[in-house]
Amino acid sequence: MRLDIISIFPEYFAPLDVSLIGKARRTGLLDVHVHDLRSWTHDRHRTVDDTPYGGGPGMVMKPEPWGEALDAVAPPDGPAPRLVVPTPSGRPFTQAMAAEMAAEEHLLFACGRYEGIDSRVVQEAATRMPVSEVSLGDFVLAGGEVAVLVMVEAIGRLIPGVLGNAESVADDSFAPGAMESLLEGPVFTKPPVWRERAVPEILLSGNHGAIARWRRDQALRRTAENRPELLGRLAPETLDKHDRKILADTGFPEHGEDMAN
Ligand code: ABV
Repeated sequence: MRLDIISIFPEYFAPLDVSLIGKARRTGLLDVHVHDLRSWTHDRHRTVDDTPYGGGPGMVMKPEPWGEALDAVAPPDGPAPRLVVPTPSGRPFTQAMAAEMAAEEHLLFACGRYEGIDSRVVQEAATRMPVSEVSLGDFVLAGGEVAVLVMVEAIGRLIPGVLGNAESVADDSFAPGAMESLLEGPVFTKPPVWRERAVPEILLSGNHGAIARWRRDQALRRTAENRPELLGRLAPETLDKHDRKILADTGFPEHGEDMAN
C-alpha cells in the first residue's frame, strides 16, 4: 500500500520509522512518502495561511498550495488515491473504517493546521478522487498530524503481513464480530502472585469452558461500566441468560455514571 502525507511539519512523522510500521516499510509492505506543503508555496515567506473571510479568530490554510500539492501527489490523469482529511467535523473514525482503508491501494492524508483548510480544496478534490473527512473523537488537536499517525497505525496493522502471529487482529475489542463488540476484559501473565495480588484462580484451572465464560463476564462488566452504549447496540439474541444476569448485576441499563455524578 502507498501512503502520501502532506503537512507543514514533516518532522511529526518520524515515529513512522519505528516499530510495526517502520518494519512494514522496510519489508516493502508499506510505501510512505511525507511531503512539506511549503514546497508548493512561491513567496519568500512560504505562506500557507491567511485570515478567514467573514471574520473570526485564527487563520485558514490558503487553497493554492493545497491545490498544487494535491495535483502533484495525485495527478489528475493518474489512478486516484483516497484523500483522507482529519478534522473534528468529520465522520467518526472506526475500526470498520480502518479495515476499509486497509484495503485501498493508495491513501493521501492532508494535515490541516489553524482553523482548517479553505473548503474549496476538499470540494474540488472530491470531483476527481474519493474523500473522507474523519474525526478521531470529540476533542480538538493543534493540527491533523497526530490524527494521521493514529490512523496510519490503525490501518497499517490491518494490512496482511504487517502483524506477526504473536499479535493478530482477531480478538481486538472492536474487530468486526470479535466478542460481538464488547470491550476486552483484563489480562494477566506470570508471576502468579505479584505484590500480594494473585491472578484469578480460574485462569490457572485449565478449564477452558469456564475460562471462556469468566472472560465473557469480565468483558460484559467492563463494557457496562465504561461503554454502556455499546451494549445497547448488541443484537438481543447474542446475550444468553447468564449474560443477562451479569448485566443485571452491574445495574445495566440503569447505571449511567458520568462526570456530573
Ligand atoms: C485536524 N483536531 S482532528 C486539524 N481532533 C486541526 C485540529 C484537529 C484535527 C482534531
